[in-house]
Order: sequence, then structure tokens, then C-alpha cells
Amino acid sequence: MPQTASQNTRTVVLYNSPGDDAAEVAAWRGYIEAYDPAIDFRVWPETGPVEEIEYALAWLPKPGDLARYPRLKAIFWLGAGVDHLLKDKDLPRRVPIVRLVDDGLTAGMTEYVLLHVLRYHRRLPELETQQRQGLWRKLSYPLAKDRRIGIMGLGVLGRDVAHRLVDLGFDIAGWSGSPKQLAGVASFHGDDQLVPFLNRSEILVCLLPLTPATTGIINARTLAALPKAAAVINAARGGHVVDADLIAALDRGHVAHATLDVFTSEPLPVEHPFWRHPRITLTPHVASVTISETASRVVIAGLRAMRDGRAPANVVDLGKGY
Ligand code: NDP
Ligand code: OXD
Repeated sequence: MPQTASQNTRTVVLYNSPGDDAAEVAAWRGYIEAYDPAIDFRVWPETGPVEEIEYALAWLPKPGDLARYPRLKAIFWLGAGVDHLLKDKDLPRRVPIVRLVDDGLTAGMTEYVLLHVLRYHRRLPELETQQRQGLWRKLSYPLAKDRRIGIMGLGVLGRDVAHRLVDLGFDIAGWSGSPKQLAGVASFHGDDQLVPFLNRSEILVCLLPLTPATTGIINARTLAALPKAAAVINAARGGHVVDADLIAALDRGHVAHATLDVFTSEPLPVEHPFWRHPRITLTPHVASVTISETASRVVIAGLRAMRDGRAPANVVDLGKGY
């Protein structure tokens, strides 16, 4: 006899990441079903009866969609930053929202930031210009211990980046909401310490979550607080940057170069001046991408915790917004 909605005793998990291709979805299905073959893995929009859905694995779902499941027990967000999700005015705030904290995601971000920090430290953009000019000229660079790098956000990602840069011998400072004690990292925190932190950041890396407090934090005032010819690397969210202020700072040479991975509107519209700016390096939100092989292990640990009646790790603090 076919089961009715109320008779379905299998755990029902909905995968709701509309941008993913079939291979990605199949990989997630494989990992989740390997953990528990009895899980009923459904892929949006083929949800079946909405009252059967217990857990959602989601990334950029249609706004309002997650409110449709009355028996939802948790949302596993398949990314680290939950700003898109929290913008959904119909978000079911009664259930835990678990953000992605995953070694694979962390490693990807650290690679990206190191790549661009080293590029600026070793003056690669200038060397590339010289190559185009057929110019053979040696450019000097300071020892790593004399290169001051500032990391905005000392959370999961910022801390890993900081540790790796300390290992390479750089002079590292970090700025966060609360004070930190990290070996080799000068800790700055709170609004009062933002300008002193910026004053010493020759290469500024943004790894903050996007919240009302951090929106537009890279603006004319904060860029002016950087040392002359600083470089800016934004791998967090486009909303951290006031685009026109960054372009103005680049055009007058106060900022020498910027690497931008994230934008207020994605894909970045073709007419946006960032595309053609000679001193902007632009990547299409790939600083770190969620890889199902590692991310699924984290999601499964969270599912297991919830099915055992324990709280999952990395639940978003809705009050703080990250
Ligand atoms: P965490 O939540 O672990 O860390 C956030 C850090 O920012 C914490 O140190 C926190 O301070 C600090 N912070 C938050 N608000 C403020 C504030 N108002 N003033 C000062 N410091 C503040 O986040 P993750 O490290 O996991 O991720 C950071 C962001 O990276 C994500 O939110 C996401 O937007 C972005 N990201 C981008 C990716 C890409 O491919 N481009 C990939 C993955 C993530 P405290 O420690 O005191 O709480
Ligand atoms: C994330 C992202 O937040 O991919 O994980 O941007």
C-alpha cells in the first residue's frame, strides 16, 4: 500500500540550491544516502507534500520557499555567510540555522587570500605591466616581517588566514568584534580601534560577515585611513564596499590595487566600471567554493546531532546576524 504523508517514517531531507547542476546534486545525494540509505532525499522543486520535509540543505533558495515546510527542524546553509538567508522576510526563525564551517571551505579561502597577498607583497601587478612594456627592471620588496597586513574579521576564515600569514613571517593584525589572543597577531577590536588598525594595514583583507554594522565598511573614510598605496582584498561580500569610494581611492592612487571576489549585485553587471578598471583584479565569487566531499561530512554531523537530540554546531546567532 502506498504511504500517505502522515505514514512516512523516513527522515525527509530537501536539497534546495537552485543554481546547482545535476552532477552537484547527484554528489550530495550520494553522500547523504551513504550516511543513511533510509533518508528520503528530495530535490527542490520536487518536494512532495510540504509537511513531510524535516531538514533543508539550502543555498540561495527562492525567497519565501523555506517558510513552506511546517515541520522543518533545521536549515543547513551550504555557505559560511548567511546574509542572503537573513534577508528573507519569511525565513522560519523558529528553527536553527546552521552555517557551513568546513575545512575544505576554509582551505580554499586561505589559498585565495595568500595568492593575492603574495601577489601584492611581491609587486606582481607592476611586474606584469613591465612585461607588457618589454621593460627589464628589478623591483625591490620588503622582508615579510616588514609587510603589515590587516585582516578584518578573525572568525573561522580570518583566523586561518592569519595563522598561515604568520607562518610566512608577515606582520599581522586583525580586527574583530571582541578581542582575540592569537599567536603572532596584533588584536584590534570594536569601532574605536578600527582606524588605528587601518593605519597600519598595507594590505587589507576583508573577511567579515555582512551585517547592518559592516555594510559599507570599506568606504571613503576607512580607505583614507590606510597607508598610501595600500592594496585591498575583499573576499567577504560586495556589500562591504562602497563601490564609488573604492574607485575614487584607486583613481587618485591612495589605493594601489584591489582584488574583488564579491559584489553587491552578482553576476556583476557588464556595465559596472569594476570590470574595466586597470587596477582591479576581479574574480566571480570563487574565493572559496563549497565542495560536497567535505561539506557533506559537516552537514551529516549536524543531521546526526539533531537526530540524536543534540544541538548542531555553528548555529547562527540571529541577534548578531552571523
Ligand atoms: P565568522 O562568523 O567565523 O567570523 C566573523 C568575524 O567577523 C568574527 O571575528 C567577528 O568578530 C567579526 N565581526 C563581525 N561583525 C563585526 C563588527 N561589526 N566589527 C568587527 N568585527 C566583526 O565568519 P567566517 O570567518 O566563517 O566567514 C566570514 C565571511 O566570509 C562570511 O560571512 C562570508 O560572507 C564570507 N565568505 C566568502 C566566500 C567567498 O567565496 N567569497 C566563501 C566563504 C565565506 P567576533 O569574533 O568578535 O564575533
Ligand atoms: C559562502 C560563500 O558564504 O560561498 O560560503 O560566499
